[in-house]
Amino acid sequence: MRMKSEFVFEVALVCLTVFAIGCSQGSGEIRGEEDAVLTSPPNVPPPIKRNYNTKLKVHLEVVEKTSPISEGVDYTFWTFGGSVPGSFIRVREGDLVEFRLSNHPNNKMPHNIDLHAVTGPGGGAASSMTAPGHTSTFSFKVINPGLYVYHCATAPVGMHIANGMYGLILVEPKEGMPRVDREYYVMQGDFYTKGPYGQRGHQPFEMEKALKEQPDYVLFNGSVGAMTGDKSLTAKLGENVRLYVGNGGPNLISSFHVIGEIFDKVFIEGGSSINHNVQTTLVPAGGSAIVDFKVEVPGTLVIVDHSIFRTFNKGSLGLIKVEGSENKIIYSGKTSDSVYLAEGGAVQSVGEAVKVPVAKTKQEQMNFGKQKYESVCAACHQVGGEGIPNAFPPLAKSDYLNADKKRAIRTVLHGLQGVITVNGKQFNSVMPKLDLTDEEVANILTYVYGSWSNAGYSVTAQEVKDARSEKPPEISPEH
Ligand code: HEC
Ligand SMILES: [Cu+2]
Repeated sequence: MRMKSEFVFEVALVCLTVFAIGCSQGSGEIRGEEDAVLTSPPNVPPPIKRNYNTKLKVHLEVVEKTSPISEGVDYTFWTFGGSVPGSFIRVREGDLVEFRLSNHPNNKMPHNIDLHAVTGPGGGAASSMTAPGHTSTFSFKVINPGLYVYHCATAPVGMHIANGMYGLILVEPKEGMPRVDREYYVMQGDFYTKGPYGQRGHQPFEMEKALKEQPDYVLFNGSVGAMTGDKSLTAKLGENVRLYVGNGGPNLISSFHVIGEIFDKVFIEGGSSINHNVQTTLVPAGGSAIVDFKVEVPGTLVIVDHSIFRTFNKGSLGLIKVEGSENKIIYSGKTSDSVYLAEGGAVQSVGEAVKVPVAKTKQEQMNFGKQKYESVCAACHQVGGEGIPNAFPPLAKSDYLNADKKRAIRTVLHGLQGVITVNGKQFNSVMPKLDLTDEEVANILTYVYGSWSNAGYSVTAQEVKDARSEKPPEISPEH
């Protein structure tokens, strides 16, 4: 039944598309004018209700700004509209777009824009080179429906893109996009910083790593945690969800996947042909895809690049909380319970690199530990330590954790695999070995023990050092 109606729909789409191209290239009449609604990620402007073409005015401002790329790590982004990715633009096939690009007077660099939805030299780049404190205006007619990337194309192009200068423009076909209950904007990008993933402080762009295509960060929507914790996407049981997915690159191809879902439909590469029942779809650098799925069970879906080290070690992870009447997972149960923080648990630095600040009090250990926890552990165990049922065990009120401090230190040092029971639930999975210093392990565990009504133990770098010099525990070979 469903197959049949979809088939009819597709035939209709093809006919309409052919018809639309036929007429829009001719004397497509333009009626009136309006300002385009622009949104920052993960939001998408509302569907277009017009059944005629108009002159659509888009005003986009380039802003160079410093903001967190991860907890405790700053990066100087170059943005279209103040966000990474840039503002989402939604137009109707056949519209005449009047585009104004302003370069904020405080910016240091010239910028321009190449929209893949434009038929014309450089996708508009040639007409839009704009110095700081200037505005360029140009117009184009959108002839082809689809989901298109736009990006800066000012030399060095790779650097402008690597700093976050990309976004999406959706050209709705004349008959509109098929309606769904929720639409979101998700765009991947790879980032190259002087210090490695998670190193605190301001991190400048590193050209060397960009040339070698070895990013420190692979991110959805411009920062680690842009779509986790309080910022997770949401949906209600039974809804149809659509993700407008883009990949700004500059280098990597995304193997886009949502753990716990199957895409009912994929508009392949953001174009007009629709594939069904897809697990993972490729999104090329400078390309897109539109994925639709119905959420049928409550719980948490995990948006990933299935080149999976990028997800668990470089940040490409987002969450969709599906709320249903039962089995509801609550993420807002944040940190800082009534934890008693005793003064004076000074931790000595043990042959540590000079740059890394050493925690001198338990409060500092807690603060550093929180930052590190959120950039390293929260991807799996969640910001509030609640874990994810059947996948990642909880650390909040975990009997396994609280029963044995030494075992917890060994777990973080060496990773863990095989069957374990946490609060009466079995887990049989793999926690990877993580590359952390003694300091970091001590701070993280002090933070974990000091949060969420856990046992409150302090862990010192010396204890971690001692555990490290012991023989690693036997690892169960079975899966
Ligand atoms: C890639 C996902 C992942 C990351 C990152 C991760 N863990 Fe785990 N962790 C797991 C899994 C999976 C298990 C259960 C392993 C098993 O089934 O044997 C686990 C088990 C544990 C346990 C024992 C079980 C419990 O709930 O008490 C502790 C303690 C723990 N992790 C702490 C941490 C800390 C601290 C960090 C950050 C330094 C961390 N983990 C990072 C996946 C992860
Ligand atoms: Cu630029």
